[in-house]
Order: sequence, then C-alpha cells, then structure tokens
Amino acid sequence: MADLNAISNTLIKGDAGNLTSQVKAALDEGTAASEILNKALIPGMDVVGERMENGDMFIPEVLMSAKAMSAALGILKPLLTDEESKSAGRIIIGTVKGDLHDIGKNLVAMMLESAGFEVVNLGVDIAPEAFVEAVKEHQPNLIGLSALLTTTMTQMQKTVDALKESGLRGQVKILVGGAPVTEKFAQEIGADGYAPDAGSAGKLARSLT
Ligand code: B1M
Repeated sequence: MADLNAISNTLIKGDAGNLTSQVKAALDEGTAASEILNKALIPGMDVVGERMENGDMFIPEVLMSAKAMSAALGILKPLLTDEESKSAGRIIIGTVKGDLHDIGKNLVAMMLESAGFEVVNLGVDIAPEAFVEAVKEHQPNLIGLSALLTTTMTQMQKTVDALKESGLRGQVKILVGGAPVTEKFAQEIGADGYAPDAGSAGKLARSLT
C-alpha cells in the first residue's frame, strides 16, 4: 500500500523529483489518482500554507512545493479525466488581477475538462478587461474566476461589473472560487455560482449550463 504520508512530506519538502517518483510508484501499486490528490497532495499543500502563515516556511520554499505539486498534478491529470461526459460547453477560467496563485485554478480547470468542458485557461493576474476581451473572442458559456488573496477578491466584483458594462453579462454564467471566497460573497457580487473545491466546480458548472 502506498505511503500517502510520505508523499505529503516530499511535497512539503518541495522535492519535485522524488515526488513524481513516489506518485508514479503509488499509481503502479494501484492507488487511485483521486486518493493521491485528496489524501496526500492537497493535505500537503495545507501544511505548506500553515507553515507559511506561521513564518516557518518562506516564499522560495513555498514555490518549490508549488512546483512539485504542479509536476505531480501533470502525472495525475490524464487519470482524473472522466471519459463519460463530452462537450458540456466552453468555459474561460483565470486567476484575477493581482493574484499569482494558480495551482487550485489549474486543478479546477482539470476537473472542468473531465466534466466535459472545453476549457480556455487564461492564466494568472487577469484584469477585468482581459476577461471581457476573452469572452468576445471565445464566446464561452461560463467564466470561472479564482482568487486566493483577500486583497484580490475585489477584482471578482470588478470583473462582474466590467462584463455588465460591456453588455456581455447576460451571455455568460459566472462561477467563482478560491480559499477566501464564500457563497455569501459570490451572491453579493452577483456571480451565478460558488464552488468550494475543484470537484464541486465541475458539478456546479454542468448544472449552470
Ligand atoms: Co500564497 N498565500 N502568497 N503563494 N499561498 C496563500 C493563499 C495564504 C493563505 C498563505 C497563508 O498566509 N496562510 C496567503 C493569503 C492570505 C489571505 O489573503 N487571506 C498567501 C499570501 C499572503 C501570499 C503572498 C502575499 C505572500 C507574500 O508575498 N508575502 C504572495 C502573493 C502573490 C500574489 O498572488 N500576488 C503569495 C505567493 C505565493 C507563491 C507564489 C509563493 C505560491 C503560489 C504558487 C502558484 O500558485 N503557482 C503560494 C502558495 C503556494 C500558497 C499556499 C501555500 C497554497 C495555495 C495552493 O496552491 N493550495 C496558500 C495557503 C493555502 O491555501 N493553504 C497561500 C492548494 C490548492 C489545491 O488549493 O488554491 O485553495 P486552492 O484551490 C482550491 C479551492 O480554493 C478551490 O478549488 C481548489 C481545489 O480544490 N478553488 C476554486 C480555487 N479556485 C477556484 C475557482 C473556482 C472554484 C473553486 O471556480 C472558478
């Protein structure tokens, strides 16, 4: 049986090389990709967050863990895909202006793909006007906004407002998420839905289209 604690610890150390080997070994032993994600990698990133908050880990170390996490997600991505659902619609997703966190957003993008959506991933630090331009260009059914900082949550409101001002708000449903975001906040800014995690984002997106 795979040692999920060891995988968490390797992620916390930011050792991408060993982490990818351990993840591959766990898969070879028959551990489900979702189990590795939910029981080793996400709890590992939570520890990184706690240590960052307490001043026990600094940005360069956190970045190493983040890079290791991305490498592990690259291995798991094809395995988390659910082939049953196809062409649920098109969704544009991005992390809002001023915010560089992309691990959770990329995980949500993966889950949306696996829920059958065509995903246009704009990346990080996306200004409201850039979301508006992307809606004009890609004509999506949905937009997904991610924010990890309390200071950047306000950009979600600005993005909703920019879509209203451009006359495009009626064409797209807006889904928001990220650690500081809540259902109440989503309602306050006039979004159509809030998902607390990547798994529920896929389900919610399907229910909105
Ligand atoms: Co940042 N950071 N960070 N950081 N960082 C947090 C978010 C923080 C909580 C850490 C802490 O202090 N405990 C704190 C925010 C405090 C606050 O505002 N409340 C913080 C801070 C302060 C900062 C800086 C300001 C630090 C500094 O420079 N002094 C700085 C800001 C940079 C910027 O963005 N402008 C900063 C920088 C960084 C790094 C660059 C070093 C790195 C990011 C690397 C990267 O993403 N490529 C980093 C990291 C890694 C973190 C923590 C440790 C981990 C985030 C993560 O990837 N989690 C984080 C602490 C924490 O969250 N525990 C922290 C794993 C990921 C799977 O979860 O992103 O929550 P999460 O995504 C979840 C859900 O939120 C949800 O689904 C995902 C999967 O289930 N979700 C959505 C996310 N988006 C969604 C969208 C949806 C639906 C659901 O619909 C569209």
